[in-house]
Amino acid sequence: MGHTILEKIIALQKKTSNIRNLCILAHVDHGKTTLADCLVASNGIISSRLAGKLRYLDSREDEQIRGITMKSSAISLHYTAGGNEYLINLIDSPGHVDFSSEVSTAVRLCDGAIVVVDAVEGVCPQTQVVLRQAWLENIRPVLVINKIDRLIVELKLTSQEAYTHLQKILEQVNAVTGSLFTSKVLEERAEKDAEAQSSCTESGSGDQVYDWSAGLEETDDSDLYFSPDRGNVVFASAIDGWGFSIHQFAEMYSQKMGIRSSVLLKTLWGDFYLNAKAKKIMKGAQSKGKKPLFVQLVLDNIWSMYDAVVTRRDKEKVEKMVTSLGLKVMSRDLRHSDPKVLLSAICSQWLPVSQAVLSMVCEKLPSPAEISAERVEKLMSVGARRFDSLPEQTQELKKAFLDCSADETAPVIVFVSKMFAVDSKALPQNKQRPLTQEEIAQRREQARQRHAERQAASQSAENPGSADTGGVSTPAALASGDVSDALCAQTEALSVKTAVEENDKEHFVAFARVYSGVIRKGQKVFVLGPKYNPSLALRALPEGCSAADVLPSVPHMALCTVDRLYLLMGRELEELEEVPSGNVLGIGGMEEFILKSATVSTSPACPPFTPLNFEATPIVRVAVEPKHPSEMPKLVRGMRLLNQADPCAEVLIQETGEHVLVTAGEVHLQRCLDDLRERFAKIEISASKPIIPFRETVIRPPKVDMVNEDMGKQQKVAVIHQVKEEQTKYPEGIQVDSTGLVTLTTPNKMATVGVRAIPLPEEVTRLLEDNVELIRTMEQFSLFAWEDKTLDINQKILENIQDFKVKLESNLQGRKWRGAVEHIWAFGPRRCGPNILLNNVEGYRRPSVWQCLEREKETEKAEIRDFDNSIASGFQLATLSGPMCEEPLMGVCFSVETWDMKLSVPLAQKDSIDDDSQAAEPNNDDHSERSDAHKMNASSASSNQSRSRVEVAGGSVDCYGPFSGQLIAAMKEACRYAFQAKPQRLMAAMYTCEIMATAEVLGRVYAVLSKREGRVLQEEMKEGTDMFIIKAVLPVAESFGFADEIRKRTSGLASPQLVFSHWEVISSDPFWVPTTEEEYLHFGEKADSSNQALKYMNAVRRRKGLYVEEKIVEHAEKQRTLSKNK
Ligand SMILES: Nc1nc2c(ncn2[C@@H]2O[C@H](COP(=O)(O)OP(=O)(O)OP(=O)(O)O)[C@@H](O)[C@H]2O)c(=O)[nH]1
Ligand SMILES: [Mg+2]
Repeated sequence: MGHTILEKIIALQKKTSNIRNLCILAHVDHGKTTLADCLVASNGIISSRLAGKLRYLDSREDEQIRGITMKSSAISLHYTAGGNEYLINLIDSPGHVDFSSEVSTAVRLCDGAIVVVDAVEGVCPQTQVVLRQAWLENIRPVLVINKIDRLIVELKLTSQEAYTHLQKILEQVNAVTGSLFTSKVLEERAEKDAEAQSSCTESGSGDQVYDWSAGLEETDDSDLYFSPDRGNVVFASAIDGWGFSIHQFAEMYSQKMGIRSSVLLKTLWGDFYLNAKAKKIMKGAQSKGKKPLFVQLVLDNIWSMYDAVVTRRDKEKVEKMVTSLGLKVMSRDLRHSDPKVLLSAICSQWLPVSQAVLSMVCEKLPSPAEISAERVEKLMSVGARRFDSLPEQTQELKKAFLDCSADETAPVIVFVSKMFAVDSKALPQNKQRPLTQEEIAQRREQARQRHAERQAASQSAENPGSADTGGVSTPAALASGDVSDALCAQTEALSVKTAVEENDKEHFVAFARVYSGVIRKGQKVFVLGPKYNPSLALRALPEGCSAADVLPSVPHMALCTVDRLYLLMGRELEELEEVPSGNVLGIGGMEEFILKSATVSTSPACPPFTPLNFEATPIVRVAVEPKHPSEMPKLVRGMRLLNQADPCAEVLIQETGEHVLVTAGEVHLQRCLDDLRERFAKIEISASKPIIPFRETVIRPPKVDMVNEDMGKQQKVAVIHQVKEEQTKYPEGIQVDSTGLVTLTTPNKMATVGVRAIPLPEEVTRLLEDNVELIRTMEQFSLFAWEDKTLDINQKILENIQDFKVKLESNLQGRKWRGAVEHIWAFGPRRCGPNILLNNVEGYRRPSVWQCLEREKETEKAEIRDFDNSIASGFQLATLSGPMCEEPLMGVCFSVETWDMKLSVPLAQKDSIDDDSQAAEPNNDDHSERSDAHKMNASSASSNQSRSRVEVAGGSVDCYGPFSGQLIAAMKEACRYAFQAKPQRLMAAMYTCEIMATAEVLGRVYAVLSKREGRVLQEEMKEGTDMFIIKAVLPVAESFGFADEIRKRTSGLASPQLVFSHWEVISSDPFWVPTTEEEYLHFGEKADSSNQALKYMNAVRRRKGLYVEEKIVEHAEKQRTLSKNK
């Protein structure tokens, strides 16, 4: 990078109002990187001839090979318009679903976005996702409709048809923004209503009618929509290097035709036509069958250009056009055999896409200084916390955000959205730079000296007599000189070696943006983790302290010195001394302090930024191991680095001891494995087949049997009979009645629990899944209440909790569920999963999980029974791994119906016993269950007391271990048996996919789908094209290689993207055996041919090393040997 350009960018970084931070977002393959190439070429970083071919920002080898972007990367560009110089910090993002977390990291650092849409494919699933992401982060989008050349060359549309097609695309995009906007307006309106109601409660609003549309009418949304006349739409063909907004044509024609450009601006897009006779622009082109202005003045020009250059190759016409446009084309291009070369040579001069896009960006997107208060509050208030519940000093920082000032006094606030690995060779400090004039002069001088010395030495060797020493140069002296030379060489070699090793090390650079202040090299800053709590820290730290002081340690806060600052220039980095507010930058030397993302500030009052919105769920997991077991430490180190370098990948060690890598999809998995092999671990590794997750559930007894026949009474009897038979399978001490109630007593006979498993309605399971965050907040509140503290919860979140409760109630109707919502004891597994524990114990009232909603009411204090926690812990354990194949449960409700305790010692004697038990305590220590029980029950002091009570009372109890442990185990077992007493089913993770295919290959797509147990939900034809869009669901278990297979079978015409959507019950019963005649006929005696659930279950059991019941050889009549001469 040239010295002058760097200077220029550094100067521009200080002019906050002239900075634009933006990212390019789109569905996969819509041309983001190609467009970025054109913009990069406008700065002379790459040649304009290579723009679109190089894909400069796709710097990884696999990105180039596969042709898709896999990471977001930034580049700084400058642009001059209307006498103003702008600095554009551009971030290119990937469009493939697997990398959507990279999009989140990019969107957070920007103020605006260029949304690219393919003119042929239109709005695709990822287009909707990225529009939503931009919306959630409150950043402003502009639109580029790309690949217009495809309408001309591929679809062969006329200019009129293309106009209608483009209108449709705009409508589609606006429909998406519209739906986002409406939901927000309605939400805000509801909020306002609630506020108004609470402020004037009894003001006689009896006759008020709820008018839902009122909010929409009041709010001005015209700014939101994309429309060419508003200047936020560019039509482009990035590959051919052209693009325009209607402003450009308005200017052009206003001079030519003498019409004011403001009039043209309003009429160039829309239902207007030119009345040549009256020399007027009239409305109603469509009804009168006239050519709209846009077609006549804009599209026709482009169509005739393509016609002359590409289709007809009419040299004369081309030359005429070129001269009339006043362009210069090299004769080399004119003679080129590929017409596209000539085309892009002409178009990139006539309507350069970079000019159109960059001027739109500078005009329409906000500068960092225009950050809205709403966005700042959103960034600052984490999770359930209210902005106004933050400490005062923290709230004051809002002003710093809004000012975006680069003053000395302004606090430094920086957000790091991801860490990315850089080869140390690529770091500017390790790169060879061109020498400056002074350095060259110095070197020349040194060389001259050396030469002079050598000459002097050779002269003295020729006539030794003249030497000062008297001419005696002993061999020893010579030898010693040699030795020292050799030594020198050796040490040099050594230092080179260490330098090489140092060079091999991965360096991490933080991808960040400054929101306030100036960050400088060598500055001391606080690094705040996502869980940092400013109010706690402010209490712990002395007032007015800075990161340079010696401070007591505070959780989730670290002190660090800014090592290096970089300007991100795509494939290169440039070193900087300081970066002022409003800029995107790279920070070096933070790898010890930041795992994936963090907030960096000079003020301890700074809150951590809200976590990034990740759209993808990591779901594909594989176990990895090194090819040579001795290389395990390298693998572990490599996995740690990978974890840091990827925003979405998760690395963990499973209970089984395997090292597991969890990724968002197949392509992501491949990239992670490649990175691990070649970059982070640098060893050969082998990866297992993807580990497919399942869930276990129970269902209502089915009404039809496996051959779809109504289950007659007779069969029902048979089933009941079977259940009775199974009774004998249960171990001693467990009773199961015909309704599925399981009663189990602890080994010491002190407690008995009765549990029943009930399937939850599907909607309830979905509700639980969708509201994990709320449940977590509720859980946190209960935990605080347990410790007699209160947690301040945001009003909006409280409303959401109330809403959640109402929805649960409306979905849990019927006699069976009466009062169920009030009686919820816990959610599980991990306290927030999609299973419920119900308290149906007669006479036991415990604090409700909805406590946070009842704060004002202050109900009478409910009594918590001793060991309440043990029951809940047993439930957590049972839901974490089910009896079918130790996978988590889902959609199961465990209702505790009886819970009897036989505590024989009256409470009055407690005190004296407590004293005794102190002495008895050490005895328990060697029991293995103790530590377990302790963990589960750490917070319940009361249970400890009662435990000792029981221990002493029971006398012989000791041999069974601590009582709470026994109760946990008993509860877990009871849940498992209750689960088994119901019809059990596996649930499979499902992907949705949208496949675009032409009519010819449709049949083949269906064939692949049905082979892989996929189900087509919808099929429709894309308007204006000959493409079909098929929406389908497909089990994750069958999805590996799906995309490849589809691509191969359709010769690359259809390429699906798989997105995790939901869990689905597999209808077949894994434990089913044929009982009726028809079933024998239909499935055969073994009935193992089509039981998909059994196959899945056994595969999981086998992987986990669990017992698998299967017959290997059934009818071995004849031993088969492989004959050699066959
Ligand atoms: N016909 C035509 N093809 C284009 C145009 N722009 C891009 N392409 C082609 O579309 C393909 C994808 O382009 P990319 O720029 O890699 O797309 P992307 O949006 O960056 O893709 P991801 O980063 O993988 O999401 C390439 O083969 C380009 O040559 C265009 O204007 N017209
Ligand atoms: Mg790309």
